[in-house]
Amino acid sequence: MSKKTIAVFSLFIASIFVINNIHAQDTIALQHGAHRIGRREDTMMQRWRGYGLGQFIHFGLYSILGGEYNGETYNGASEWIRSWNKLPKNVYDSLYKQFNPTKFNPDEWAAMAKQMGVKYVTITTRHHDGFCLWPSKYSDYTIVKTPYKKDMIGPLVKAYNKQGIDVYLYYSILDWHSKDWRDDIKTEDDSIAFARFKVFVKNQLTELLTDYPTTKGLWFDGTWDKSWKKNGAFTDSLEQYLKQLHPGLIIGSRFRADDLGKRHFDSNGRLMGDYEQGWERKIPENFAATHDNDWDCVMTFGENGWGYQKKWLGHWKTTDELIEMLTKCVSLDGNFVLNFGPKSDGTFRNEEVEAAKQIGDWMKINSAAIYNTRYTGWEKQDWGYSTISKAGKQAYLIIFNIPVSGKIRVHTKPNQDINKASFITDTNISLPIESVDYGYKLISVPQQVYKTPFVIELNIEQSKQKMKGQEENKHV
Ligand code: FHN
Repeated sequence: MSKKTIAVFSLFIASIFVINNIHAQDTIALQHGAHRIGRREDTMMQRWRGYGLGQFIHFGLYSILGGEYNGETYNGASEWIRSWNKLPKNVYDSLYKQFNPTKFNPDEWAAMAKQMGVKYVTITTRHHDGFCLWPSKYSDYTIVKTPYKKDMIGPLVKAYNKQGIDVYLYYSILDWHSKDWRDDIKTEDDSIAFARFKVFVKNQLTELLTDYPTTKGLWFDGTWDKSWKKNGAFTDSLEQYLKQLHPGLIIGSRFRADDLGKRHFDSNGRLMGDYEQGWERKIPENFAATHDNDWDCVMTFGENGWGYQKKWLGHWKTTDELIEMLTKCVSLDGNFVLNFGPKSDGTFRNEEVEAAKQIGDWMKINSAAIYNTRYTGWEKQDWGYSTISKAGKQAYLIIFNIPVSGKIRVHTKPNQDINKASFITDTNISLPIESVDYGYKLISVPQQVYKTPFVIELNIEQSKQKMKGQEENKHV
């Protein structure tokens, strides 16, 4: 073999190696592991990163029961009531005959979300029961079979888009209605049935993206069963197909599995998908826990349960708690997505309407600290959370706990100085800033009772050198 042939051959082998194993130090050779190192940086993903606040909506047949049957309350999540042994399956499976959200008004839903300050919404097109809120031609279990008859997804997409809110479609792979869905593939028959199911899923997803072309992303769920995890190659090819079909499409880490059936992170520990989708009803403790990935946290008002619940079980989060969760997420580079479970008539419960209004009132004043901001990298302090604008010129201190001294302690990065501090509500009045040892700054706020979390805006000066006072003490 000539030297040239050897060189070309080596290059060919190397390129295969790079495509299949994006990282040389990855120890496990994968065909269907992560295909990207680090964050996705295109315009659509940057837009996603800037949302800050999102809305989740769980609406479906389970909304009729509201977590109750025969005068008894189901203790699980209300949208899972079909799996309760006290509820006959045929009762649940006939609910579609009464599904009639006559008061559903997509413009009112979208106006409420807009007022709340939401930048994106994720709506259940199909939850685990398999019932479709759009008139899918691939299913016999859809909205057109109900007394309501009309598509709900199209009008919702239109109404939210009219308000400038991006729409993401939730789709459960797990399907209690389909005869072809399996939780595992153990026999030849399972294999044949699940092969039909995969075609069905691909058809429905194609249909959703074709019928609702402004969709920005798909939010997958119910992908934890062995049947799906044994189909890593298929899930990978389907994701690539969907992204070609719909350029810019965003899909989180819940969708696919790698060659060995690992989800979210492949067998080499690399994130699969455009953002980490494992933060359900929990928030990373610190930035290290995010592994520098994009991520979002989906959160319920109550303890658990996403669909409408007639009785509110457990603790109902207050608006201040929710705002604290929102700011914690944004301060760690994540988005916060709050779930709503409308009643079967298509209206929201009063508590949700009221909370949406209160969050919106807070956002009207303070949203500069939330939208298009990022992790500051500053030392965490007990008073609350900090965010910084993309350009790094404004930083925001979102204060939840005032020290009795009235002094807000801040430690910026060594090359950042604070030129000015003021309440976000009145940037004409400067708050006193005192520089103290080890590079700390103390910002004084009036000692009074603050009734809501508030924001201090800082003007940041960036420099290539360390700012005065940030030097380390070498004499200890
Ligand atoms: O089982 C579902 C649940 O009903 C709900 O839809 C949540 C939302 O993130 N996802 C699943 C549990 O992870």
